[in-house]
Amino acid sequence: MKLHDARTATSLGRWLGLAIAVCFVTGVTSHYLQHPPDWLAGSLPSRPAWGYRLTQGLHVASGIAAIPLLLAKLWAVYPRLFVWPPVRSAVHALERLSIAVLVAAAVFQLFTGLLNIVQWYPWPFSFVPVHYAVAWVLIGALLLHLAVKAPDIAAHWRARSPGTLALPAEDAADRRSLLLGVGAAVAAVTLTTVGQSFTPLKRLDLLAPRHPDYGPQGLPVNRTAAAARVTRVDVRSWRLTVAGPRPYELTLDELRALPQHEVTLPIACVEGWSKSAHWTGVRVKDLLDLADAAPGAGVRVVSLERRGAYRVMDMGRGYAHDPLTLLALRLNGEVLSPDHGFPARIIAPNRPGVLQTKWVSRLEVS
Ligand SMILES: Nc1nc2c(c(=O)[nH]1)N[C@H]1C(S)=C(S)[C@@H](COP(=O)(O)O)O[C@H]1N2
Ligand SMILES: [Mo]
Repeated sequence: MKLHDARTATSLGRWLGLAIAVCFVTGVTSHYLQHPPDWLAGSLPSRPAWGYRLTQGLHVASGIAAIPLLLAKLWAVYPRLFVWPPVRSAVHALERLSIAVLVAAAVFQLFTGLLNIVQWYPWPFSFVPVHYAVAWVLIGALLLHLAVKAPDIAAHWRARSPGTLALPAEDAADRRSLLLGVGAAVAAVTLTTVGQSFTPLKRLDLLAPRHPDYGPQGLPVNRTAAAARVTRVDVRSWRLTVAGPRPYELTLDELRALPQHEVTLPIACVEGWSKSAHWTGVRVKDLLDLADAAPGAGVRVVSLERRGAYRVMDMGRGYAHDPLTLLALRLNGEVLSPDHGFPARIIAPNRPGVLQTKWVSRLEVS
């Protein structure tokens, strides 16, 4: 039973547990920022501006790091999955059932998460609600597992705990090699992907689906204008419509004549890539003021895009009144390219990329 022992399982398990804990907390954070319940929508924090970039970068990085850790952990414990007799008592049966749920949920989360970052959806359910629900199943099964195994974990947390059965001494060197190998695998998958959001390491970003530099105007694009079926926007007929207590319309030239502000904010995609950029445009707050919106008002943003999950976006008061939140007209010193949302797009601090609506045509005070 070389290395299929509790000491190896504990050594690997604590790193896997840490990765899953980070992944869970950042995942729940992302969920509430993207789909806040009504009571929360108005009070979500728009600062720190880089908050979502950090949490979602960590979410995807910890999920990727968990893959080699989970494989190694399953290898370390697999003989125990085939013990005979399979069930010794009611308690034993329950424990085995919880392990089955734990393994299934962990494999499911890492697999669906990985396919989501390459935007491949070969399953018949929608990713977000299912990935979110199974996260709770996974964390519940993990807490139960930690409780059941608490005595084993305590006994094997250190290499030589007093009062525990001595494990074969000759295994120690092999265990060290195994852990080094797993550590190298985690480092390799992390270093070759984390540059998609941690841009100082972007030159090592060989395996992530996106590279932060590849795209028009130095910024990646998830959904192009062609994919969204936004054809060349006829600027002469385009108007920004603002619905509110005092509704109005603006042409692109009129928008350009309003006070322009420049902000530096990242696009942080839920799929894990992110990149900071310079944006110039009109403050959403100023546009709401022109419509006589109440100070506590939020705004609904509607895109020119006809179909698509991100055509309509709701923005709570905290974001709508933040001086950094713009209806942007320019990106990195140039007029927005069609793929980045020409003629106008939203950019707001501490928000998931999916809510940075492109090709905006309408604002509704809410
Ligand atoms: N109207 C509309 N806006 C959208 C999207 C979309 O599909 N439709 N995609 C969003 C997503 S998922 C991201 S990550 C950002 C990316 O912005 P960029 O393409 O300018 O980098 O745009 C967002 N804005
Ligand atoms: Mo995105």
